[in-house]
Amino acid sequence: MASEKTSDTDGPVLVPILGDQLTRDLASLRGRAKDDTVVLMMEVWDEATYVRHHKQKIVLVFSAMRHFAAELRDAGWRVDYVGLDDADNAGSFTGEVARAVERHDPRAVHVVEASEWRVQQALEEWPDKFACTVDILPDDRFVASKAEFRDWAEGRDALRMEYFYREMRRKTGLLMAKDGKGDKPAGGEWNYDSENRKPPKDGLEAPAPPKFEPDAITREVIALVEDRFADHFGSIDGFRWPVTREQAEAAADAFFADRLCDFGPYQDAMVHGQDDLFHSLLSTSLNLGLLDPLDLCRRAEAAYREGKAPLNSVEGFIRQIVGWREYVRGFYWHEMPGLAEANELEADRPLPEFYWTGETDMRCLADAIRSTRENAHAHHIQRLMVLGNFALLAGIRPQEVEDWFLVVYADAYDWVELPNVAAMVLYADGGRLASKPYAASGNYINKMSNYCRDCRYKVSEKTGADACPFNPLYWHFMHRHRDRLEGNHRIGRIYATWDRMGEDKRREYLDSAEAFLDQLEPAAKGWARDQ
Ligand code: FAD
Ligand code: DLZ
Ligand code: SF4
Repeated sequence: MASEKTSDTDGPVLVPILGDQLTRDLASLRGRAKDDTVVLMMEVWDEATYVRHHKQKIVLVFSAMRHFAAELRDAGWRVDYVGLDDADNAGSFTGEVARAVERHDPRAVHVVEASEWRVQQALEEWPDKFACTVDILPDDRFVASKAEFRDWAEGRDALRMEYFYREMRRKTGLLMAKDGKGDKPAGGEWNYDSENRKPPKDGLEAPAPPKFEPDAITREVIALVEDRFADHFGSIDGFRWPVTREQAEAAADAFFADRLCDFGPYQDAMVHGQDDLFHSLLSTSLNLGLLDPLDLCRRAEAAYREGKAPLNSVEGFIRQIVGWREYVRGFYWHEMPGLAEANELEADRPLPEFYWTGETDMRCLADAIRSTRENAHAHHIQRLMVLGNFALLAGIRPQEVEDWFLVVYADAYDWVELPNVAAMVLYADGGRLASKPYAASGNYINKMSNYCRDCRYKVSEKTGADACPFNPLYWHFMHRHRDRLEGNHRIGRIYATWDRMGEDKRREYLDSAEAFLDQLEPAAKGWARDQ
């Protein structure tokens, strides 16, 4: 993607590095001569406010950017760093690059493509806007290029992660059998998902992950964010995210040493007050560029080969990264821009206010939202089967749910959040990604967590004011979407059960669901975006 211009200047090459491109191995830096390069890093108002990110996310990104700029300078690079409070800050990437072009009179701009559609649209205008050559380089921090995904997806009606994942295993050689038979997965199976669903036993406790105390740079950013973004969602007090490569590596070391072994069996478990269980907490570092995905997978594989971790845990971890993470990135670029507008189930209920306040008697939701507010994090199964499942069953408008998920998590970027929310959780893409909606009643949450025993609602009750709301909502959802779902072989059989219930019972379910939905208070405007 190079512009055709020839330059009449012998100035340096300007290398803008975006906030989620924090690696010295970036395509735009690799092989460049330091004395011929100006690195540009920009804190800009547009990025900090296009949605009203959780305060911890802004602290994380700005602090990691400032630490990375220091790392580059220590390594001899010339870095032009524009702070949010710089008096002349132009407020946008394009505005800041324009100012930098004036300052440095570069012969060319070399930038790595943006991870998000919104920003990439702006980058693609740069060749027309600036007088010098602009090269937009592919982001090669992923195992699969966008073209590879496109080739794989071509001609398929449904895009299933499992088959793409196998391609990635073959391509990388990760967890392939070493018995000379070529195409076989280690252990004989590609996927040990069935061994990743152990309910939590009483008293299950996971070793605490490391916390990284804010240093002077982070404290300065915390003060900035408290001052400028005071009205954004979330608490800043418990900020503990890795902000440097060194800290991210320490977080990975701790995961491999203390939690990888139990990651597999308890991957889908939820325990009240145990926010992280055996999850790695590495998504923020991966998404910023502080960790390399393939390197993490190779380390996990080595733990298996050396007999230090079981196959179901290692395969489960590798599947999340070279399976799901790679797949959703490919899916995003394949399906944009339509994915952002998709609403196949025509859901139109406003997001309830309790998503922002956590004030609900539903204990599972209240706990997931508390963790979200305190940590800018909730683990996968809380996102999918509690927060997401409720939004699916209640028929919340996809764009409001997407905004919520984009705002509240420290690891949230459109490219990874949107496919997970629109396609995996809400089935808004009509089943391009998932073979069926991940709809579940209270039984699932009860089986996989200890939430229900102390909930004001009773999971064993199916209808009425004390029934777990997930129970009637589940049938309300199935009933609403019968036309669309009955023919789906993975879910259609459920309608035989519905039909056997009899008219009165069915009416009770529908009435209970509607009574519950009617009392939901819609979110006040302005939590996610300025209106
Ligand atoms: P672990 O459970 O330890 O998993 C290891 C790694 O695998 C993660 O760090 C992540 O990089 C990757 N991974 C796991 N599941 C997925 C997935 N479904 N899609 C992509 N990568 C995955 N992840 C984000 O990074 N950003 C998001 O904005 C985001 N939004 C989500 C929204 C919803 C509704 C759902 C269901 C999932 C979302 N995920 C998102 C995926 C996943 O929940 C998080 O990556 C995970 O919870 C991060 O915690 P962890 O690092 O401890 O993950
Ligand atoms: C998330 C974020 C925020 C809050 N602020 C900035 C910023 O000021 N400067 C920056 O370079 N990046 C920021 N980011 C991350 C970007 O949103 C992310 O790099 C791009 O949007 C990816 O397309
Ligand atoms: Fe959640 Fe229902 Fe269990 Fe309460 S009873 S914790 S609402 S699943």
